[in-house]
Amino acid sequence: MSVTKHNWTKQEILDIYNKPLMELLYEAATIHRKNHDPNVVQVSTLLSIKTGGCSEDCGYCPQAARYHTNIEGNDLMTIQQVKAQALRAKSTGSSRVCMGAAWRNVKDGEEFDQVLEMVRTINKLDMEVCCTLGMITENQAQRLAEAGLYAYNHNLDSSEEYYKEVISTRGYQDRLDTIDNVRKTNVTVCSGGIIGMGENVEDRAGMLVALSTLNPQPESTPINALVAVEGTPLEDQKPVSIWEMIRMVATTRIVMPETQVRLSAGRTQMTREGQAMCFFAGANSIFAGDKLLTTPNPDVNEDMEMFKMLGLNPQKPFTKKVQPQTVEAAESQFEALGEKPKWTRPKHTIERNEAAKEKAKAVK
Ligand code: SAM
Ligand code: DTB
Ligand code: SF4
Repeated sequence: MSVTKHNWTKQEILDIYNKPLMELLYEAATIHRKNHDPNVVQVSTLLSIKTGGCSEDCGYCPQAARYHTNIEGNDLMTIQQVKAQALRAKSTGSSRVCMGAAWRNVKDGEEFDQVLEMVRTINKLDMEVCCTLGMITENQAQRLAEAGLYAYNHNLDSSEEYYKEVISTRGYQDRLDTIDNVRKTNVTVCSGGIIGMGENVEDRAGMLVALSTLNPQPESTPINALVAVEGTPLEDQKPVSIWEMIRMVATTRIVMPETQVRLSAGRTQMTREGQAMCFFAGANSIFAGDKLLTTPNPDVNEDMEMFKMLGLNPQKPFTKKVQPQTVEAAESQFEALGEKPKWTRPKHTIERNEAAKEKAKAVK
């Protein structure tokens, strides 16, 4: 095990990111092997339980209602639908199901109660359950924990400075506060971000400062390459090169030795050789399933073939932490508080978000 350092500076991280590639890879792979089995990769299946129609203005997101993106919005899935999908994921080697909802934040009420029941149902299938539902209060985090939630995904997405260039309907501190609320429970923290949104290398290092100085560091960190979706403000961003992805993964591995680093959005653009380099550089998790939330992902069979070719094995559930116990709704110690938290709305103007919104109005 390496000693985890919690006071990384931006310059230290930049110096790592910019090392000659062979040195960067060697250092990252060495740290990776000290902390993880290099032949084991955790597999998570994404499930969009509530798609589209979101009130936020996240410049990368096809689910923001204000942009015109051809996404078919759906109501909250039923518990039966979720159970069927989870069983399917389990049969193809997934140890975790990550349920995503296109919400700004969780509101107490019937829909959240239904999500809690989904968490109970999947935990009883002996799979790790993750949710990504937007901002949550401490009470909501406690209720998810009680239902048997294993992880909560809440991304910082970029540096604090660049975040303001992408989203105006919430602030960076709201994200940090939600992570803090999750940390007050036994639920593990999954937090990462996106590269390829037009940010510079300093912003990537800034995001890694924000993540690595959390104490404890996130148990898992998704590294997404932007999927530039037509109609979003970021539709014209050029794809990130594989070398940037490899550098980002390796740097994440070095500054967060114990974290599971997940190759997330953008894998359809990556060759097997590219992904193999990322695994060598310290990635040890993927999102699997034919779809991410709304955009394509490599076929499950293709991924299993890749695993076979590389001699990788899917990680068993609860390898890193014991399975949480599910408390039934009737025995719950936490009632819904019906709080109205004051998550911020900075509402500064982001020109490209405004332009995409105007374009959408013209189309609609
Ligand atoms: N609504 C919740 C929230 O924003 O926290 C949860 C769902 S949201 C879609 C989860 C994450 O997906 C975002 O934080 C972002 O990192 C990622 N994401 C969304 N659209 C993406 C895109 N086009 N390319 C890459 N990652 C994307
Ligand atoms: C994360 O970091 N990436 C996943 C998951 N957490 C929820 C989502 C990727 C979404 C990509 C765009 C889409 O399919 O809508
Ligand atoms: Fe909504 Fe989440 Fe998409 Fe932002 S990233 S628009 S909050 S679904």
